[in-house]
Amino acid sequence: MALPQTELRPMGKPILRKEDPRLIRGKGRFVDDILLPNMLHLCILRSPYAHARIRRIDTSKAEAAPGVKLVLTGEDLAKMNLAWMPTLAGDVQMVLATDKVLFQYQEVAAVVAETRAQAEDAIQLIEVDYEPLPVVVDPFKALEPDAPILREDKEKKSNHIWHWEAGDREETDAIFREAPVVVKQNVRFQRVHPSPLEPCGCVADYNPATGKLVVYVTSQAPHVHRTAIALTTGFPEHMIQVISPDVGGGFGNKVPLYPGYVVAIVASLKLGVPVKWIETRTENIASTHFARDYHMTAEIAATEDGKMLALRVKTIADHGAFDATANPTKYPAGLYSIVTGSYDFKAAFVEVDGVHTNKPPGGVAYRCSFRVTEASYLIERVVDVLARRLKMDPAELRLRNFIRKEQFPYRSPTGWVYDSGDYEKTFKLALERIGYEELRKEQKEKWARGEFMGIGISTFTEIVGAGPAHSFDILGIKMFDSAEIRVHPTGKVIARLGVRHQGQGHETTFAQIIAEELGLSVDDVVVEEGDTDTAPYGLGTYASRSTPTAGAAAALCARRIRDKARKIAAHLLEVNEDDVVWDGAAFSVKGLPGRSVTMKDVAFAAYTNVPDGIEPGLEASYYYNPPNLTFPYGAYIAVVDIDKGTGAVKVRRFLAVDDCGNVINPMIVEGQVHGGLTEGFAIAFMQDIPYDADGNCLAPNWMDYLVPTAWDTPRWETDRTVTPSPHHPLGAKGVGESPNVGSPAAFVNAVLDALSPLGVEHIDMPIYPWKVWKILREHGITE
Ligand code: MCN
Ligand code: CUM
Repeated sequence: MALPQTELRPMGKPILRKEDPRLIRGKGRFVDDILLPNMLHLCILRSPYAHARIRRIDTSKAEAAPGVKLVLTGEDLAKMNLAWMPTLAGDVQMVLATDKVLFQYQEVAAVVAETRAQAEDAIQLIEVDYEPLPVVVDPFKALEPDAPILREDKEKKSNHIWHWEAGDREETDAIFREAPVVVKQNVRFQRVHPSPLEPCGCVADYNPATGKLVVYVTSQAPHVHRTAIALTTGFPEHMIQVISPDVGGGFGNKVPLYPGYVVAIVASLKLGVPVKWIETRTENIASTHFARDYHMTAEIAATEDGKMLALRVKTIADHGAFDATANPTKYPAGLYSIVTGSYDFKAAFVEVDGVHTNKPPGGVAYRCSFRVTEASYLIERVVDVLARRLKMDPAELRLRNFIRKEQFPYRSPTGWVYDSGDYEKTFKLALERIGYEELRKEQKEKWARGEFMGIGISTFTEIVGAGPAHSFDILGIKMFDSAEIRVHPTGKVIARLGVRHQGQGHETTFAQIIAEELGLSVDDVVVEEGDTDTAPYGLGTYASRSTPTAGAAAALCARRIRDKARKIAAHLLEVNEDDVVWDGAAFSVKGLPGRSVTMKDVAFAAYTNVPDGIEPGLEASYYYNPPNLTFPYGAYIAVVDIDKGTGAVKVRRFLAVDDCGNVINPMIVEGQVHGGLTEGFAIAFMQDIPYDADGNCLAPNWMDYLVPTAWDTPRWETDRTVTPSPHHPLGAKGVGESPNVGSPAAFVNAVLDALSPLGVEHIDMPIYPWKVWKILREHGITE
């Protein structure tokens, strides 16, 4: 049951979300709600071709169209040295195309007009003379020697972008040479898109009178955007204010800087009035950052009795036309090397090659924790392949290979140091809660009757909370995060953080942390994020990093306030500071529990009655650089039944047992898990962005790219174990992405478990009914 925001000692309690009254009543303030005087509207003309040379662009008719104030092409931007912009991955990307286009829906020209309708009409009047070029959509073909070179702007005359590896090749190969059992599986993680309800957009507002540029933008990382805008445009950073108002879902889609933002800024600088650009659904799906698109091969070397020895992984990563993933600089394949998962391998070797194709850029988005989704799906799938080969129960195989609780902190063969975990305990809870033994019995009976029921397991390990700054940066900016807290005279608090939520409930959970540390209630604390003029510098919300980084900063910042408050309390209590004790609600005198002052008393005194030698006021800031990442984990079990007539998979039950250390708000964590499972379910069964041979995007809308409704979505069962992070000040780990990282493998393993009597080894996602139906038909099960 949810609790009111007036609750004291709110840590760990299901406090009602502070943001909901405004969001549920439609009173949120999103970018498209921002209306400014004299505001103009921008629309972008996009390429119908996936690969074509631009011979000529004629904008004269568009310029003469009603209401049109400005038409911009790549040539215009080139004069300002803005035809290209840096990506977060150290590559460059065209803002508006100059000589050629590299993917369908790429930005070619833009119109600014008095109304959006006028701008949309006018872009149709721009004439572009394209010369189609050969298209490459398959990354394997892109690597062939005679493949057309897509990026003529680059020195390297190849579509190969980079090679990256982790682990020990020789040691791994040596184990494989001797191993009694080796299994190998090719697994594709298809191209998907986070597709948030609110697409991307911005309002750029340059005021020639003040010289200030305000950019309202759908941003998960406002400070990074401000710095990137300053670096890209040369505009002085202190004259740029980035405001990320309410964001209608991000899921990683709103981390990068998009061409539309740059064009809107240029237009506002040129015209001296605000310019709004809001994407359509199709523009969002077909041009902004996609997710996954990994072609993976994994091999496991094992003993006959099921001890896993080594893991070898080879991957081709389709990055599209520009390498624009929002990865930390040192990790072009993100944190994919967590692929050894929850298992104690002796050795592992992982290699990834990034490749250009004629598709939109991206790769890191959609609740992915920097490619951990791909890694978890791969290892959890191949462990099942091994279980099948060994004729072992997949639960038994996992239990035999888990990293044991006494091995933590555990150094993985690819170099990560897992902070804490008790995989066996969590998994056994899941097996017991789902009734694993009985389900296996039921399954045997069903198989005997010719019915297909499956049980799918995924016991994954996540890695979230980037920094540590020594090895994590974006655009060279070290990955720490921050909090600033001001306590007003009446004991009310405003707290500002360097992250920016998009629905995760930070206004509540971070208020809970601060209220707990200061002995206040949640409704005493306002949490504000997203305005670079007021918030301390931070790297933003993605990769489930907010709780591990800004959450820690909030706690430590509040403790700084408490340290100062103790001095003032000593003065009020007329005792030595050493004699003052804090009991979570008030300061009292050691041994004299009757005499106490609350944080509210101290706050008032901080402005009205400060002792000599102490600065007036009560505020602090904290920049937190985490010593390590946090490693949440979980045990997920899906139970499915297959309809023999149609091949449709019905998810009968799904249990998610998560461990994200100490929990700040169990209701919010449960909501995060429900949302992530729903997305994982969609990826497993309905989402894909395919391209035809000409590079046409075949799912550029919500008719073809499916987003699950409440009707499609299974009922989620959740539970939890608590293994605190030893290095986080609250013992908390991140959780936002765990359910999407962990769940796809459970769904797919369940379907393959159901079909195991037919000897089916693997089916690539999405598992559409027709794929299953075809298999049933091939086996004469259905007509
Ligand atoms: N929390 C908690 N106790 C913990 C861990 C987390 O109470 N031990 C709470 C947090 O305080 C926060 C929420 O759970 O309110 C999620 O926290 P965290 O795991 O730190 O993740 P972030 O806040 O950094 O959110 C990012 C994550 C990512 S990367 C994607 S993608 C995603 C996700 O969150 N996008 C979302 N969940 C989303 N939920 C919504 N509604 N909208 C999105 O766009
Ligand atoms: Cu990878 S999606 Mo989230 O990190 O914003």
